[in-house]
This record gives sequence, C-alpha cells and structure tokens, in this order.
Amino acid sequence: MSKRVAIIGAGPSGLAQLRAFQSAKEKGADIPDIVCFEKQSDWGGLWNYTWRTGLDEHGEAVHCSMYRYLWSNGPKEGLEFADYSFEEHFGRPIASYPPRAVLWDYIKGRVEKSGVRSWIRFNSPVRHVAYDEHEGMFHVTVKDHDKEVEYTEEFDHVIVASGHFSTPNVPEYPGFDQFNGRVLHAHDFRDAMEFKDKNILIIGTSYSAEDIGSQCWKYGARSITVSHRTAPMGYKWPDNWEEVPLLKKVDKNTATFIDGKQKEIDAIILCTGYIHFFPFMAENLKLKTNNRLYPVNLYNGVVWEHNPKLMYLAMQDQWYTFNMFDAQAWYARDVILGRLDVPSQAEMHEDIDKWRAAEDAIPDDYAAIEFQGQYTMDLMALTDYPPFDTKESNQAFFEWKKHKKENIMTFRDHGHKSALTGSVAPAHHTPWKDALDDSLESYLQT
Ligand code: FAD
Ligand code: NA7
Repeated sequence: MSKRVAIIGAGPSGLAQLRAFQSAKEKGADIPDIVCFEKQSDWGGLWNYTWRTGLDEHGEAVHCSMYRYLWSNGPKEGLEFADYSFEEHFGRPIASYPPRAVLWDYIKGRVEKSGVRSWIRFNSPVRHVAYDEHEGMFHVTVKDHDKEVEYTEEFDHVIVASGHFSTPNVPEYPGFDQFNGRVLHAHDFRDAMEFKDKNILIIGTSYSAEDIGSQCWKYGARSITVSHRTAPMGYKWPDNWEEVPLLKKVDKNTATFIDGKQKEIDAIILCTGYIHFFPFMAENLKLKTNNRLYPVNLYNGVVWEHNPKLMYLAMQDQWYTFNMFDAQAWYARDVILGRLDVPSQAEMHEDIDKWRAAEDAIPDDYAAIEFQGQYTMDLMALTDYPPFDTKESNQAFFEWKKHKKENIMTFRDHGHKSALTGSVAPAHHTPWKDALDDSLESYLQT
C-alpha cells in the first residue's frame, strides 16, 4: 500500500494505534506506511515519568503531569486491554490499583511484543500540520532533536494522539504575586515529600485535587485545605483535612475564602485541570473543546467531520482509558483501510449532536460511566477488536465509587473482577496508606 499515515504521540492512545495496524498486518492485511512522531525520548506518554518540570533538555514544554507515588486512580479492571490482559502480562492476577511504574510496564509489554518501536521517531515534536486541498495531502513539519534539523513530509492521513492532560489551566487569584510560598499547578507537582509538615491549600475538587491532597496527607503534610468553586468533594476526610468555599485572596501567608474564613498556608497547589492545546495544528484542523465525554466535531468520537482523513484519539474526558483508546484506534485503522465508510458531513454532524444531547442529559457519574462504556462497546462492534461486556467493567467502577464513599483512604485496598479473565484481583500486600514504596518490584512482591 502506498498510503502514508502520521501518528502524533506515542502515549497509550498512539501506541494503541500502532498495535491496531500491526495486528491487521499480522493477519495478512496490506497496511500503509506508518510513522509515529514522539517528542519525548521514550514511549508511554504521561506514564513515562520525568523529574523535570517547565522545559525539557531540548527547550520543549515538559509533557509529564504525573508524580512520584502515583497509583492508579481507578480500578485497572476498567482499563484492561481486551487483547492483552494483566494476567497475561504479569503471569498471575495482581491487585487492582497499580502504581505508575506497574502500569507503564503493562503498556510497554504489549507494544514490545508486537515489535512496533521501529515505527516511532523519538525526540521528534511535530511543529505544524496543514492540509493541501489540491494534493489531498497533509504536510507535517517536524523537529528532529537528534539531528538538529526541521523537515516536512507528506501524509494521506494524520492521527492526533498527543493527549490533553498536559497543558495546565492556570487561574490567578488576588495576592498570588505577594504570596510568601510556592504556587504551582498539578502539572508541576512531583514529590509529596516537598510538602511534609506544610499547610497546603488545594484549589479544585476533581481527580488531581483528591489524589494530590491524599498523597500529601500520606507523606506527612501538616494540614490540607481544599477550596471548591462549585461543590465540595464530600468524602470522609482525615482530621487534618478541611473543605472550604472558593478562595477570595491571599495576603502574605493568609488565605481568605469567600465566606470570610481565613487560614494560614505554606503552599498553594492549583488542581484546576488542563486545556486541549494543539498549537501545531493549522487553525482549520484544530480541535477546540472543553473536557467532556463527547467533544464537538469528532464523528464516533474520532473522525474530524470537516476532513475524515484527520482523526483525534482519546480527546474525551476519561472514565475508560486504555481499552477505549484501543476501540478508537481499531476503528480509525479500519476507516483508513477502507473497511469502514463514514457518512456525509451533515450525517456525521447530526450523529455527533445526538450523542452530545445524550451526554447533556446524563444525571450522575454512574450514568456517565455507562455512557462511556456503551460508546466503547459500539466502537468495538465495528471492528475485530476482541469485544468484552462493559457491564462487567462498569461494575468495577461502581464498586470503586462505593468504596471511595466508605473510606477515601482505603478504596485502593479492594480488588475487582476482570471482565476478560473473570479473576478477582487479590488485595495488595500492604494497605495503600502504609505503602510508601511505589516501585514495580515492591508492588509485585507476594
Ligand atoms: P498522553 O499519555 O498524554 O500521551 C501523549 C503523547 O504525545 C506524549 O508521549 C507526548 O510526548 C506526545 N506529544 C505531545 N505533543 C506532541 C507533539 N507536538 N509532537 C510529538 N509528540 C507529541 N488514566 C488511567 O487510566 N488511570 C489513571 O490512574 C490515570 N491517572 C492519571 C493521572 C494524571 C496526573 C493524569 C494527568 C492523567 C491520568 N490518567 C489516568 C489519564 C491519562 O490521560 C491516560 O491514562 C493516558 O495517558 C492518555 O493517553 P494519550 O496517549 O492519549 O495521552
Ligand atoms: P479536571 O477533572 O478537569 O477538574 C478540574 C477541577 O478544577 C474541577 O474541580 C474544577 O472545578 C476546577 N477548576 C477549574 N478552573 C477553576 C478555577 N478557575 N477556580 C477554581 N476551580 C477551578 O482536572 P483534574 O486535573 O482533576 O483531572 C484531570 C485528569 O488527571 C484526570 O483524568 C485524572 O485521571 C488525572 P468545577 O467543578 O468546574 O467548579
């Protein structure tokens, strides 16, 4: 096949795309020439941890938003690859909330076995993508940091898999410029030990707020205060943890909240989310969305309705992750291979609107999980990706939510059932709150 496909990013979604093409090739299909551009020197995306913050060794913005001691914030049974179970990778059932290094190992295992590393050009940030209407081709401009050159190549298709939890959303509050401590965004948080014996103020109430606060508590912060814009998280927190209304201002080390309450604080961590940021995409190809389950302009959550030769992976807000990315990647592959057609733009648009209206009517988190499970099942039904019943994995999410309500500091001590193997995960050898070593070796000890 003479077609060429560019994939931008070798994180879990870009790697899913490589695996999808490789699996078709393995079954005898004639596949296009695939080139994956990755700006970092290794694969795994956010799961490839670095101590660096700000700019990297090449002056590129650091992609990593992960931190030391990060353990999966949802059950692994909700993200398991349907063609490569945890049990296959580790040789036995393992506990349900693995630390970062264990999940990175799992992600790498599948692609190492499938031999797709040679399809990736590392240290290669994509600088610009434009579409030439006359040629019907994309022009992709890339910086090669190894050779110190910039070049442009032509591709028939472009798949953007560059992630959307890397460019921080950074609000400012009055007095930040006078604060006598560190103000940082979750993107730059690396080691909870930095905040041992400190009084920290967290802004935001979603995953990052909950988990970074919990990390700081676990590693010895003196107190944790979490300020909300909309509503408190409402878990049963430890004694040195308090939820307060939105921050009004800071003055030296005193924080004042909109209800007039004041607290002395040493550091402020903005857990205020991320923005979808694609500075390398031409304006007419750029996805512009907030963080939601069904972003605008993406048919089946993947195909750019204005030009179906362009696709975006994993741009949704995420309950499901790796297995949903797989379902998307297999679908994108089959559209590119001509195995699946896409309808007219008007029909795509209508379909997107229908899904978005359904999303707007979702009453609660449970229904949101079911919505994304159904979306993933619908995609799986279109391709030869091994299907699994998301009712089973939804159940793992439901139990997870229940356990969090019961005790936010012990939910990771529970095990869930794999929708693939039927095995129930064993409890980890040490309760999460006492497990200070997050290494793979420590986690896999029996
Ligand atoms: P990413 O992992 O972000 O990878 C994108 C890749 O694209 C990166 O390697 C990057 O270097 C590359 N790239 C970006 N721009 C360019 C460019 N211009 N040119 C070339 N390459 C480029 N999910 C879970 O399932 N469980 C969890 O516990 C969990 N915890 C999380 C914790 C944090 C702090 C964060 C931020 C996210 C977490 N997630 C978790 C969600 C996470 O989004 C997914 O697990 C997954 O990493 C998304 O994969 P991705 O490939 O789409 O994006
Ligand atoms: P999320 O899930 O996008 O949440 C962002 C949070 O930040 C949310 O609670 C917002 O409150 C809050 N927010 C956003 N802007 C502001 C301002 N200006 N002031 C106060 N609060 C604000 O991001 P996370 O980082 O928690 O999670 C992202 C991913 O990382 C996730 O998938 C995890 O796996 C890890 P709101 O409720 O909108 O009022």
